[in-house]
Amino acid sequence: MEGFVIAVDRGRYTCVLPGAGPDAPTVTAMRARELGRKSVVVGDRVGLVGDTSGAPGALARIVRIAERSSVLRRTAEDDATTAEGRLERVVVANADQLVIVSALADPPPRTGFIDRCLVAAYDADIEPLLCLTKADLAGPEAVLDYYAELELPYVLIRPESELDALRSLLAGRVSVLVGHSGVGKSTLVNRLVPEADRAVGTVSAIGRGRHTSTSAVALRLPPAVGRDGDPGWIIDTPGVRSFGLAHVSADSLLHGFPDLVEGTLDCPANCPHTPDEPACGLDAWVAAGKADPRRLASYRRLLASRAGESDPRGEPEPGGERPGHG
Ligand SMILES: Nc1nc2c(ncn2[C@@H]2O[C@H](COP(=O)(O)OP(=O)(O)OP(=O)(O)O)[C@@H](O)[C@H]2O)c(=O)[nH]1
Ligand SMILES: [Mg+2]
Repeated sequence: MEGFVIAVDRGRYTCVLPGAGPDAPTVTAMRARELGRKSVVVGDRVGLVGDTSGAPGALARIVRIAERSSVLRRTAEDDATTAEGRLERVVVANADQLVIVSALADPPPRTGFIDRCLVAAYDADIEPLLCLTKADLAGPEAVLDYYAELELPYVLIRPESELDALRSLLAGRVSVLVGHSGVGKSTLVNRLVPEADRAVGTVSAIGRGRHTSTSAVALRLPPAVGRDGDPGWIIDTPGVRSFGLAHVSADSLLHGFPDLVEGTLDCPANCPHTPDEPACGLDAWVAAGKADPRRLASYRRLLASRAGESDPRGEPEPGGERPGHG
């Protein structure tokens, strides 16, 4: 039997079978020994044997992981020469769309974090969508101005807003929500999937470092009005402080900055694009007004952070007492 992994909890994997309707029971499975050390994550398509009835107490076994169409990864730190930098986490498998959730206030938006998510999305070949929440508390102008040169799709969310535009962007796809704790990921999931019943936190609790959601869960979207076929899945994830990029090569880092790519065409071979490289074409590109200097600064901060030159936790995390990562 083929299964789709929708939740992982202490060695137990919750799976749905293909063609099973929203009311069909889910199948609980454990890993079979023959999988070795390969990890199974939410979004994986797996081969199941044993009791796949979904009856209470039934336990199936995962014997195979299907080839993944995408793998969203992050590392604990940027510098691959440190133990933390080598600690790689697979966030989800097989996502088509990365929904980068950022509040416009409370906690305030951080473009450094969004830039990191964009790098991760392009690197994993997952389409990004910027989702700006709490639009009732602050306007989106500053964030949108920063991304003006990118063809980055975005949606604005306020508590009473219609979700039709978002629903049509989610339809038929597997979308994963990422963002800091408290930006409203679970609140949004509960609005999109009313029976989801995801716990939501209070921002005052988040300020003390509490993360309300603790594991990733995939939820089936309700069928969209006037649209046939697979309604798609939305994956809620726990808030992250950092989105380390140690696993992304220096070349791929630039793919997160499509507005800068053309500016490197006149660079010397193997140009590191760092500020100390006098022949780097990016300085002239920005000086000529072809890209925003803040974007170049952000790109170079990431380059430096990956090289271990600066502390990625330099930017203060809203309200966190532990050091946060950019
Ligand atoms: N004013 C306002 N508050 C919102 C909005 N969306 C969410 N909130 C509030 O923000 C708080 C945090 O929301 P959650 O949905 O728990 O945030 P989360 O991103 O899931 O947080 P973690 O699970 O910790 O990662 C809750 O008190 C929500 O009521 C919004 O559009 N406007
Ligand atoms: Mg949550």
